[in-house]
Amino acid sequence: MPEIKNLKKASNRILKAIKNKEKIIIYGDADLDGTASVVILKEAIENLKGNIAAVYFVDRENEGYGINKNALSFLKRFSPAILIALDLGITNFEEVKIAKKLGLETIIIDHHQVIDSLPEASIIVDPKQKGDNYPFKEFAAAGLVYELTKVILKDKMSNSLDNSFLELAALATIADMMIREKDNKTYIEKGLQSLKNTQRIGIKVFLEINSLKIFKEKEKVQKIVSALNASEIKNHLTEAYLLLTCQNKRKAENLVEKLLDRNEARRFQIKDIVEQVEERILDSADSIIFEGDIGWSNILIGSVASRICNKHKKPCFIFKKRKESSMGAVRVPSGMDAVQAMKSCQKLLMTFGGHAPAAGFTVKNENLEKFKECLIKYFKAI
Ligand SMILES: [Mn+2]
Repeated sequence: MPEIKNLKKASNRILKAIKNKEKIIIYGDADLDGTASVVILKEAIENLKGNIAAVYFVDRENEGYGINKNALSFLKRFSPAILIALDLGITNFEEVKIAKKLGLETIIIDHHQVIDSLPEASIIVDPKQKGDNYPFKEFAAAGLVYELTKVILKDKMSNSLDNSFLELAALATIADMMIREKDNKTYIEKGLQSLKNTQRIGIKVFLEINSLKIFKEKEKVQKIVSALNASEIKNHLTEAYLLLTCQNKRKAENLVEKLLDRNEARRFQIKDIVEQVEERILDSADSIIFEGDIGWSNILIGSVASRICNKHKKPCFIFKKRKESSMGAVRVPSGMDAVQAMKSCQKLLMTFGGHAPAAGFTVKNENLEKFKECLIKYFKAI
């Protein structure tokens, strides 16, 4: 069977860095897939006594998606270092160049769609890149990172380590709603089986907490996934990361309660925004839904777009308006491709990327109307 392209190369580079005590920065997306990816890689590198200089998650609310200038200006203090970007990076052309100039050698492990060319990273693992002959393409990032750690650790991957990584890969694959076939199916089956006897304190606390006791196994997992998927960031770390790496039961319990409470509150906030959008589109005959507001939170617009797209069966672009630019989440009905749609309007956008059914963008406010028209044109033509 052909291998995932560059997996071995990435593993060799990381092993060399570990051996030479090079500084390693692990940089991830803030959702559960990104967080699980970071935890898996961090624990694998620690197992080999590598030098992890920093763990950094993107603050979606304040920094946007992907590798960004604000993060780089913080991380340059660790230069020279290797920056391993997880669950993001594949469309960060300019930022990877800047990282290089700052002395940060970038390795990208991503599963998002490749747009035309690749960033100038030293190594890129993304099953969607040209020349990747591994037959399965639909990994979550955490699935890819799990495969990477198998190559890195080889016979040092103990059974218990393997199981604990599989648990995280399973949760991440569910969180990112990746198709449950082939490798993903294996992760989910093995991971959820292992989860029942998990050694990870944070997950153990989650499984045992009173307020979730009434739920059946499957619903419980879904609750855990959705609570971990929308955690907030403090000091560049997600709460999900703090929980998944927590060694203290009492602390873990506090975190879990906080996450569950917030998740509950969010459900109402999401419902509220959905209602606002629906009110606005009441008399609209547009073929797409394209709505934004200063008051809507970046963290919620993805869920809002999902819900509206499911219900109205139209391509849905929901954005948070900021002073000069807006940041949006996109969901499209099955069979359509959000990334291709935005690619056809590329000139109007600052950034964009993601998967066919779910993607994101940033756009200057002065281009919002043109962007909408361009999208309508695109969807009319397909
Ligand atoms: Mn992901």
